[in-house]
Amino acid sequence: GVYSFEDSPFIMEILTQLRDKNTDSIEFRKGLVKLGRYMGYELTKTMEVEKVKVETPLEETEGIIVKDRRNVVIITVLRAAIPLMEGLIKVFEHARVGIVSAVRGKAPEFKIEMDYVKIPQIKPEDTVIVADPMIATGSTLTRVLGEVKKYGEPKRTIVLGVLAAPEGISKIKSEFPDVEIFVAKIDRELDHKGYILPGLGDAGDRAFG
Ligand code: HSX
Repeated sequence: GVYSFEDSPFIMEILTQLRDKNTDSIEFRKGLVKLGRYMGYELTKTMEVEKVKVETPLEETEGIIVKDRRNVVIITVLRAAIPLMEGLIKVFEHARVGIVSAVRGKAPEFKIEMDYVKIPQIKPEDTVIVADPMIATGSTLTRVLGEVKKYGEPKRTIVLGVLAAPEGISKIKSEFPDVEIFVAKIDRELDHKGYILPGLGDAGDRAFG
């Protein structure tokens, strides 16, 4: 499935700040960290929980643990996903982390160069979260998802982005039908250079200069 967080006013407010061209790189990075944290929190609502007993200082009662929260692998697509990962780790503090570099070439091929790949072993109980703020043509993520598959078969594979274009969503869905896509918002379209409109510009440049 494809899910957006458009009905979450707080996530939409952070997105609005990220879109604003007057937001500087300090605030932009902070915004991405916040989105990682709050979208990660939203993701826990889709995770399996387990009932546990807990003893308060006064008596025993029932509680829960979010079982899947303990078995998360975050795949960080350089560069723009670094602050997003920082936020995600506040929710998934046990996460193992894979790092992948992917540089998209020019239109119309949008060829992907992937020079650095370091991904931990993926186990059957894992939830893999592939984080990249921007899903434009989907070329980067389909390439990364193909690579991630080599490291094991997880329980779930989730793509977590901030903005997606309809074209990128369709490409991922057609090549990886089992992958779940969570984004803050699905934007209108791609321009001829492969930029998302209205978008927020180049997330890597805005965060890191
Ligand atoms: C930007 O372009 C993003 O952070 C992604 O890594 C990439 C998305 O473009 P696309 O491959 O979906 O077209 O640097």
